[in-house]
Amino acid sequence: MGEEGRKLIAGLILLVFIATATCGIEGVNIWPMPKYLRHGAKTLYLSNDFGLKTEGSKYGDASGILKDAFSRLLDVVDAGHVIDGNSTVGNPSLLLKGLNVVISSPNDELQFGIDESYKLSIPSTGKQIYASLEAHTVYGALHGLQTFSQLCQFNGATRMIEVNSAPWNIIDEPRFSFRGLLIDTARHYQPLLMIKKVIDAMAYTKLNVLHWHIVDTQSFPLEIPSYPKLWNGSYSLSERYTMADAAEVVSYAKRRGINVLAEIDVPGHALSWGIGYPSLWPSSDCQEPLDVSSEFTFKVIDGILSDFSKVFNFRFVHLGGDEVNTSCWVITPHVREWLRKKGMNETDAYQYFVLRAQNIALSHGYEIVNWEETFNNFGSKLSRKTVVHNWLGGGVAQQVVAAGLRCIVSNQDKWYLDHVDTPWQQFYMNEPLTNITDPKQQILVIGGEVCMWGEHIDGSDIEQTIWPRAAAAAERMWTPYDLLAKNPREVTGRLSHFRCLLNQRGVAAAPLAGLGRAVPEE
Ligand code: CP6
Repeated sequence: MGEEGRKLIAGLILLVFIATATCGIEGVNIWPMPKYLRHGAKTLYLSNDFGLKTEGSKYGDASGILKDAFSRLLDVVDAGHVIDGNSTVGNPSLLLKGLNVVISSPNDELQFGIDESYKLSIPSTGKQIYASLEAHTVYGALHGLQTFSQLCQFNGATRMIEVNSAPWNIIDEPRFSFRGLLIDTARHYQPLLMIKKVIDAMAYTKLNVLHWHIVDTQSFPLEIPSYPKLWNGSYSLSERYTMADAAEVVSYAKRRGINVLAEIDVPGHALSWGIGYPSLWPSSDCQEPLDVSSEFTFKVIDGILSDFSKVFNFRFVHLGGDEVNTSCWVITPHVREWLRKKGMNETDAYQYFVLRAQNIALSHGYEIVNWEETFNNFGSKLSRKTVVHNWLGGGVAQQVVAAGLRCIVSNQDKWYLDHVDTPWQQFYMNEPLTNITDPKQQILVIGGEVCMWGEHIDGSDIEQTIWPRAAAAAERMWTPYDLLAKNPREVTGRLSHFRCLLNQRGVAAAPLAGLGRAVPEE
């Protein structure tokens, strides 16, 4: 190769580097990557009256979900710029006049396993160019709007929003039905406005389950009308969620295609329950786990789940069940006596508690998620309606699906956001189907979840601790396996662009290299 050739290659490498280091517009910059896409090389401009049409749609949008989502789309593609009509684009054949959204299902029920697919096409010729978005459900259409928004970019030369690389043809659907993010409002209270910001960004990355770890040992911020002293365990009177607040979170999430998975983590992570009702504690010296020997304990769980069922209408409720230290039961005389009478040892009592809580949840119409220790200790006894939630290393998923139960993967070595030194590459590479090859078992892995445990974060740093790493995992859960990068280096530029987009949209996503810490890229 001659000198010229070498210079050319060096120049090309530099160009690629620049493109990945800025919010540049080169290449396909959609995150998460769709299942199928083709595109061309023309640039279109959103016309000033770019609007929503629904010709041929069977969905009436009485609740305004689509209309509101379209108006948010315009807000994010404007990115705060004023499109002032001083456009330098004179050629009307380059203007995109609007988006026609055709939805075949009339109802807007949001439930686990609904059809989230969509087809988006943006032609580049014609007198009046309209993009077209087809979906079975309004929630598939919302994903299509998110993808569309990522094709739009403000151009300061033309003063217009442009769509590059048209025409576009995209066919897309998720790989997994359950794509979760856990937030923990017990260790640090999170303001409702922050919860909403997290939900907004989840929608940008096509995550669809907000796992709300509401209460734990440290605090009980949620109102429970059946047992109104429970939220005496809140940190303060202002660090509380009313039931109306919870309903607002559920509704806000639903309007963005996101279900809320509410959790009570029993019996191990529930000390705060006893602030208002001390008889839930085995004794005042030994306050955790909840008193297994007391009927009142199960009455309270029944009251909570009854109140939950009026607000949290997701198919699943999370009943925790992790990290149960049963020594408190054994050293407390009245509980020890109860165990003796029942002929139970500690593990029997743990099983008795979890199964009884499961039955209460079932009686309120829920299916159940439990942390993996329940499976590890007495998996064959669990309700068949249990989804086992992995969190320890290990890879319990393989055993769970072999036993015919469903599984959610969260592997603490790869998908725990509170582990601030876990780089995004680990989040990207964590494969939920590791060592699971039988298709009948594969479908039992319903998805995965990244976890933002709250001991060490508050409103000042929760966003940059979640993003962009949760987005790396979101692509793993959305994009077909064969399209996922085998080496995360292949997606650095695209993820970097996406995190830039998050910043533009007001989300404090951290740099890819980490939270200002000296984490090496690879
Ligand atoms: N809280 C609850 C936690 C954790 C779990 N449950 C946890 C344990 C270990 C790590 C991170 C989080 N903080 N209720 C385990 C599911 Cl490393």
